[in-house]
Amino acid sequence: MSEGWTLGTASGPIPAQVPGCVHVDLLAAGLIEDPYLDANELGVAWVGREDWRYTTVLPAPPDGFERTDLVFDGLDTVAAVELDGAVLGRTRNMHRSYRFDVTGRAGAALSVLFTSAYTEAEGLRETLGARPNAYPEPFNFIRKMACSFGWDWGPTLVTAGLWREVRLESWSTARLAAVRPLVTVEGTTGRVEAHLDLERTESGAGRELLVTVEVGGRSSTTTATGAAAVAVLEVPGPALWWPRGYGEQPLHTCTVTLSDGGTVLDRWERRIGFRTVELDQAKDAHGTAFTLKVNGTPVFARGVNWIPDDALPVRVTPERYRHRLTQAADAGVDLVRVWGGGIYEDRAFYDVCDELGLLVWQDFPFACAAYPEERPLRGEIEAEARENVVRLAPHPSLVLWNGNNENLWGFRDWDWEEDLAGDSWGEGYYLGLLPRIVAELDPTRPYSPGSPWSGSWDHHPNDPAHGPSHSWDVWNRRDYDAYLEDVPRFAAEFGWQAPPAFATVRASISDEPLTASSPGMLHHQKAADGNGKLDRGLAHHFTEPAAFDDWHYLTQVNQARAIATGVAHWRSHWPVCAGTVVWQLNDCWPVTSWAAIDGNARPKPLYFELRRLYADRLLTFQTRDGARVLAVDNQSPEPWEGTALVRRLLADGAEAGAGELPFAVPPRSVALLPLPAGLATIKDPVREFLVADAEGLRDVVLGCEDKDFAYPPADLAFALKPGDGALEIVITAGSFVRDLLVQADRLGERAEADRGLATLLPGESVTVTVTGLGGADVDEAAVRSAVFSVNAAEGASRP
Ligand code: BMA
Repeated sequence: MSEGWTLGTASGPIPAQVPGCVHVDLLAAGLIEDPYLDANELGVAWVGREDWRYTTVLPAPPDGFERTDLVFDGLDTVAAVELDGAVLGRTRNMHRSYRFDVTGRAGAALSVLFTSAYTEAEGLRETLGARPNAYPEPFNFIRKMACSFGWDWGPTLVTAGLWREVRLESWSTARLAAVRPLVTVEGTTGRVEAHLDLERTESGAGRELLVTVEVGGRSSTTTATGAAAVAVLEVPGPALWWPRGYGEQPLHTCTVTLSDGGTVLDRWERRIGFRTVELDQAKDAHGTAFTLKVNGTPVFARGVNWIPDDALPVRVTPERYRHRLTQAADAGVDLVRVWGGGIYEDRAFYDVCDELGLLVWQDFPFACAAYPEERPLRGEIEAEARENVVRLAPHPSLVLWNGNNENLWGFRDWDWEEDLAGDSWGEGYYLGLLPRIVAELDPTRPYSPGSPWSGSWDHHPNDPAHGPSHSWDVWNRRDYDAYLEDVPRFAAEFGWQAPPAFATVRASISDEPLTASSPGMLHHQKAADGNGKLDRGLAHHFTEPAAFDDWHYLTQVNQARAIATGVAHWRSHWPVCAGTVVWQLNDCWPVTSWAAIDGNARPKPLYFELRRLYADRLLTFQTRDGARVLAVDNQSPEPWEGTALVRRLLADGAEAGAGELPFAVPPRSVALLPLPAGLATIKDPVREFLVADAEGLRDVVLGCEDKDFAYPPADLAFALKPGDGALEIVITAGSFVRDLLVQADRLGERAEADRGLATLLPGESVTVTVTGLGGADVDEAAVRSAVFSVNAAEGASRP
């Protein structure tokens, strides 16, 4: 039922997109400005405060059925569903679906009246009493995507609408109201235990029906006379589903059929995968582990945090999910955490994760606030959790349910304990209701109460030695060198901001002149003192940039360096540290944020840096017991044997020392190689640097901060090779050049480079292939103006 809807507005009815939301209809009708441009967000704030009415006429169902239901897969959020003016039902939860019996009502006037989410949330806050919240908006009083009300990377766009599919379903006798396949592997046998809820019409009551479950040509049948049934099927020797990098992702179609004699009444079909998952939370000499094991194999999770990919989530199509998740997979990511300030994502999201072998850690949608446990919220939360645990059960990619984002931490550390004065705040959900629901409905998956969480109140919830922790002192208060002080058991959040790609900035901000603190740039920076933190972070390492372009480039470099510092250090401590989940993969609009991929889908240098950091093999300098070592990190299933070349070089390229370090690293392990005397210490910090190379991998450390280093001017020669829809740019360095970057988006709006930062020694070349130029004639001068390096930025900034 996507056709024929209208939305009432002050200037009359306008066509409504279904699924959709009020904002997309108002935009299409030209009634609001694009909230992603400049400060237009402020001008559309009124939309979220209004009530909205959608109307259509109930279509005629096909003939010959006893029952017709009107099904809403999602209503955002507080709605009265009316048929010919009489209320069919009321809703107050975006995360649930709704079904109404409309048998015999074809042709009736159907309308859905949405009350402003503010009215509901502020009203409940008034009734139940305010609770602590990291943000001023009342999202903890309504079951709606929290970041709809704004976040430290997101605009405040409080949506309303029919945000998921609407349809009529006609049926007779009985239907499959819910199918919950619990898929396990015992020894070499796969087992599907399909738990079914049946809804019956009056004529179907008590009737003996057949339920058949089928996977790969095998089937088993059982009878059902009541409202529930369990059909079990064993599949001998199924090929196992693995996370990417560990094996294949075989998916099997699982079909459940409900029939009455020879008549098929209902049919359910989804893909499943055979795998086991455990969460190892053993206490050990280092604290409390937090290691995912898939098919018995412990995994170092190379993760990213996922936020809703659009502040208007209805705009995220299956193609867009596929694109974004493929970008993640191409960067070497094998785990995506769906963060609790967002939503239970669309099925298309989990389908792609199943196919790509991306492990999914799913937060229940609670974030950064105290959530009341009183009615009506409690009942809504129970219903929503039950529905979504069942809905997502078929997906082999889903490996962890997590209770909330930062609420257990907030209770302990953000003064909630005092402010609450005995009020409920959500603990009963995270430590009671939600684990009970997961244990009851899906015992095949682990549940963890929160991120961060240390396993019990005996330890600080964010103690890095116990369970998942979030590292936010770095960025908020400290430089990224501080990452080196801890070895978290699982780094579930850590991040550093940078502005989006230049073309994204220019497409969304029309400031003239454009500066780091011009009005549009500040509007598209939502973090508390975000630019101050960017600048202080920069000042530790670089000279204050003189121009916007250098500021933009250096803040992006600094973001990549920050994440590299954390990931490389923590990876080198595997298996004590069992995962790094970068905050954050994506953005929901064009904004300066922690994202690796900006709001217009363009990768920042961090994205390409993740490719290096999350590759199976990683070579980095690390420190152990005060001494520099070379960490040879092999997360591949094969042993890695080779020789690393470590050199002490001078800025002009002269060699001050060199040594070869042979290594043999078993699969999925790390070797730490001591450096020979003469290489371990940099003698002339301002001019010298260390470089390690092995099989195309490289790490570089300077003896001092970049701002103090005697960088030679970047001496670059270019050779351009156009061809086949792509431009190959071969850049040869005549000097030591640090963090060379081609900003392809400066060459063409759709242009993309195939690599990010590159550090070259004198005489070395790098080839950057740029696609998406659409036949534009790009000459050397244009390329030069799109090329950046630390040498040039530092040179330009010095007197
Ligand atoms: C954590 C996250 C988000 C936030 C991020 C950056 O608190 O869970 O809430 O966007 O830090 O501040």
